[in-house]
Amino acid sequence: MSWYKIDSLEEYFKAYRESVDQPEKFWEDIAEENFVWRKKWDKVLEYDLHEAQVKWFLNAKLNITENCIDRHLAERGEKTAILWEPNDPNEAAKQITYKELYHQVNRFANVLKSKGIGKGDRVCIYLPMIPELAYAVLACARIGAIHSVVFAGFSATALATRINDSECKMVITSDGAFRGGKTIDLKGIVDEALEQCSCVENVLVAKRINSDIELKENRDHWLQPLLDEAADSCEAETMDAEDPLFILYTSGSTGKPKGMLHTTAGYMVYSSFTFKNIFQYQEEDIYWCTADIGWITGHSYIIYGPLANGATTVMFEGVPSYPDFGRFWEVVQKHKIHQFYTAPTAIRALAKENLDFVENYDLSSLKVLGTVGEPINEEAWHWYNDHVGKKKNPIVDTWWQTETGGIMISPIPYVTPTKPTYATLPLPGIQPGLMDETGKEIIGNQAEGRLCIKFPWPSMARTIWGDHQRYKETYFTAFPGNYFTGDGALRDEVGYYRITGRVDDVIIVSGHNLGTAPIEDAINEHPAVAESAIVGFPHDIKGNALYGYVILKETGEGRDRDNLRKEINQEISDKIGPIAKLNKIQFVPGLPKTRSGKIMRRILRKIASGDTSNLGDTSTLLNPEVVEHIMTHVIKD
Ligand code: 6R9
Repeated sequence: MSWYKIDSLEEYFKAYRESVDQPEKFWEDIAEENFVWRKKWDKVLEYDLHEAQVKWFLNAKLNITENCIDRHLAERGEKTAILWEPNDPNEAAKQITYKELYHQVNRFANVLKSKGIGKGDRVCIYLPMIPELAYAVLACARIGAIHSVVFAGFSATALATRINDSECKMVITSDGAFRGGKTIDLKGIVDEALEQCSCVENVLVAKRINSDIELKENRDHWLQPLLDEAADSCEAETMDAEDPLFILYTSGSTGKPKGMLHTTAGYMVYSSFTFKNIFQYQEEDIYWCTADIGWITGHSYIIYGPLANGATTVMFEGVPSYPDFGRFWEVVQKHKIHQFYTAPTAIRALAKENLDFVENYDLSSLKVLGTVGEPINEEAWHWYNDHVGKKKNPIVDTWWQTETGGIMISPIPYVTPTKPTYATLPLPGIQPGLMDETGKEIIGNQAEGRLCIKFPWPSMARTIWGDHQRYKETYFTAFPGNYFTGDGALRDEVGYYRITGRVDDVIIVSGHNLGTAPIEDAINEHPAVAESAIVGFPHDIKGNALYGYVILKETGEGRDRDNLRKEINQEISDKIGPIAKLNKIQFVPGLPKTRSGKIMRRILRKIASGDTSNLGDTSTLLNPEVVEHIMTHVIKD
């Protein structure tokens, strides 16, 4: 038996035990057996969680693209590495073999070099789900540049903030994007963003929609002619195990987004190990994760994890509803997908539609179904199990975060018995703990508390770009010596975990993490707004939707309320992106505040959810009368 793949529950428990008793040996064996190294490590692990310091595989040398591409060429050169499915089903899918991927990535790497990009430079990638996105990511990794992929649904302001925060020297984008029946002017958004960014020297533009765009002289370049000229081999840079691989921004509960920094070796080992086990990937399988590469799920489980395993990974440009709600299932049938990994919000949206959309297709190739991004509710779990999995495919409910780099708590399919809404058991090497409000660990089963991880794992983020203090304060001070996830969880009588949701000010809407503070900042920029507070409330499809409480300035009082609502949402759309728009906006005379001036979101959340039977302790409120007013004017459906 190789440690790499766990085939039975006994093996799982054995592996788990060993990973806790001898974590260094456990990961060392996996690293040793399954990857190519230019030089092995001197030491497996060095850490101090009190200081938020972690290093894995110290002084090892490698290049992740050699593990994801080069080493497969001999045996899998003609195997499809990336199977690209376009937005429009009438456009042909593309099969990109490992050999072709090798040449594309090498050419791209040479282009980056020719534009002055080298090891350690930051490159912002703002692209739709087209093959160039995968090439760009891997080309950066090939030469040791740090990629920062920004989801192509973010606004110009959000993009500019991210470019400036990590001082990217280059932006890679396209003339536009197809998204369902719409096109999006990505280049226009980049141009607007770059008015605020002086660090960017060059912009590479892939052609996708053939729109008429302007290229700024000496800054913007069409990508294809440069690729055509470039040599198709490029020596991979030697990287230290702890050299940065990428930055990926995630929302914080306060202020600006956090640029989570992941490093090379630990991330590679853990994303590959988890991919292999959680999807039980076999050589001939076709694996599809529907996420966007702009999120961590796409980084770890479309690109790095699958490619390191020599898998065929599907990259889908479109949306589940275009041209109709059968699209996912049409693609599953067409490409005979074996593993399918999606988000609860997509499942809920599809479950609302006519069953014919799923029943019209042959889904018999499926072996494993996965979900990620937010807690999956019981109804959605059963719909997925009954209608997609036909009650024969295990569902892996995978809990993890941008910060954790890879899946942390999840069933192993055909090994761990599943239970609806439960992410079940920690993977080997992951030591979760539930903490009570006083910071003490709750021992024993049938417990509920704040979810922490008590011991380092290889793919944990190493810092927040440019702000280690914030990293330490956000994740390592609430429960000293532990990594705090920001999630609440319960542990049932057999030790299975169920994630109950965020306990901080992050709201997950359709699987997107949104911090309350940046949205409130955007609302408050509207000239008629004095102050605002937003909370989440349950929504059938999105999981949560946003409810805004807005106090107007005197100048705004006379204005038409519906127009104001539109303008406020426009403000949010411009500053953050359409995903952060509010479903409901209530204009209020005041916000319930504690004597220390903190908004009591707990009360606002209850009112927005229509659950006002027990508002809890309101004795510390400075202005209890305002609660009464808000309750009587609450916006129902
Ligand atoms: C991978 C990803 C992280 C937050 C996380 C939690 C929620 C993710 C979940 C889940 C319940 C699951 N979350 N998977 N909650 N069950 N299976 O989503 O990363 O975008 O950083 O979000 O998402 O609240 O803390 P990210």
